Amino acid sequence: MAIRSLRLTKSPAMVLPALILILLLARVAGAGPALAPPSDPGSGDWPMWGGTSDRNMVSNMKGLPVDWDVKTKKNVKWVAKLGSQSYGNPVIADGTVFVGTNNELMRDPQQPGDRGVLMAFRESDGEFLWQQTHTKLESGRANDWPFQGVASAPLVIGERLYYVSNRGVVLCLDTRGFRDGENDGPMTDEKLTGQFDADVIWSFDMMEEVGSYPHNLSNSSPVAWGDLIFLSTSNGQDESHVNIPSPRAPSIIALNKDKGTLAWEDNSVEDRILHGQWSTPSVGEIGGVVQVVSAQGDGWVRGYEALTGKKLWEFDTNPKDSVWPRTRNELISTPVIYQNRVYIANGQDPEHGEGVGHFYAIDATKRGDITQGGMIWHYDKIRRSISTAAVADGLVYISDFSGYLHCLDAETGQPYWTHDNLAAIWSSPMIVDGRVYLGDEDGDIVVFQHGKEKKVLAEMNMGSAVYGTVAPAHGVLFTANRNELFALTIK
Ligand SMILES: [Ca+2]
Ligand SMILES: [Ca+2]
Repeated sequence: MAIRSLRLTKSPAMVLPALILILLLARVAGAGPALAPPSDPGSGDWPMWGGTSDRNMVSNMKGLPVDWDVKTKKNVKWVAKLGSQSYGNPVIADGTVFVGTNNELMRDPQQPGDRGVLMAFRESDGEFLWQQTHTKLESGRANDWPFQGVASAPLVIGERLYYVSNRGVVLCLDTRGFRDGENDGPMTDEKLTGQFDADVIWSFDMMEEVGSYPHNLSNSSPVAWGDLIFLSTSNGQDESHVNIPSPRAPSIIALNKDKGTLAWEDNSVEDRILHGQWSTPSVGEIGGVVQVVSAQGDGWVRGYEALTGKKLWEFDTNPKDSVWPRTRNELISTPVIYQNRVYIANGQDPEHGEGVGHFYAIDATKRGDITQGGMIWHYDKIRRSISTAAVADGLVYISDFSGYLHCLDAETGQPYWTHDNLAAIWSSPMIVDGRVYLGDEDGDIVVFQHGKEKKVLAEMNMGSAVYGTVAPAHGVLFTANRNELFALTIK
């Protein structure tokens, strides 16, 4: 592929008011599978990758467009310009749309050259509000591939926004920037403090603080629970694809969301990283325990007690006789938590092309090595995948890099239908308004009817590759292609 591959994922977390949290836990604990899980943000916002911390690509929103036309502007509310490569999924909160891209648009001549950029746009009309830019690491493509920009989808809690820069730095910003007339701290020594600049609250350099050596790019999308946010470090191999420079660095860390201080870390992977670590963690209440679920560089998925980091279980997503890189895969997809289960597909860096894949439903209430005992079902008719699943109404949708969308029975893994998009898929299926939306590398977004029978409702070309996933907020679908951000609504 002409472009470098990395996938972007997403993350969740919200601090829920105590009463809502209690109701939520009561619902999960006491409910049968008939009750919907907390996969909808409930606010009309889309404040993180996946909308909620379980990362299930589902929204309860209604009244969204089934089709549009970016040329005639049918059902197009507004379009905003981005850089030339945009892997960061849009997040919508506090009246603002946030998205990661690169600096090829160069909005500010004082900030020239190749940089990662996080841009903020007004949700109502797409007006550019402010940006934070990051120069590239001097170590170059080993840690920070040229022109790939910010690939993390932010997490917004109140007026605070969290993401990971291309330099492997976790940042906490003020969603209002300097437009609120205040430089919020503890960090107050920003060099650029104009209305188009970002107001930084704190930062945490994962390369300096925990010794991570990101392979090609840092891309984790934060997720939160309580006072903690959770991130993958993207620690990986060096350019030799043999050496692991930081075998003692953690795969996953937890930071205090207000102070940016390290709360816990885990490195179960050690020197067994197959390549990179580009998945992003999820958080949910599973069997009465709030767990962080993390897909890691040795092809295993692990569950941790969120507050303490205590490892609860681990699951190998590769057959024991598989061989890297031919048949053994890494994990780039985000694990989805749904009714005590974890749904996840494995795959490889898109630069490695197509190959065999695996998709699982895992019983995350089990403990220890649950590769055998925790496997509810295994679907092996999928190809390598970097997509994240969507689960609702007894159905699970998952796409693969070979271009197929699979609709399976969520209980048994039996397939109902598949569809060939005829283009590589980096995007993830989104269930919303009785439909499934899915983008592909040819720049098409295909809209399916949500259900056991396959029905294609519409297919629209966006003008260039769609790597991200549609994000619904306040009756609008937000999605990006390589260089533009679209707000789509029924007009
Ligand atoms: Ca401020
Ligand atoms: Ca500040």
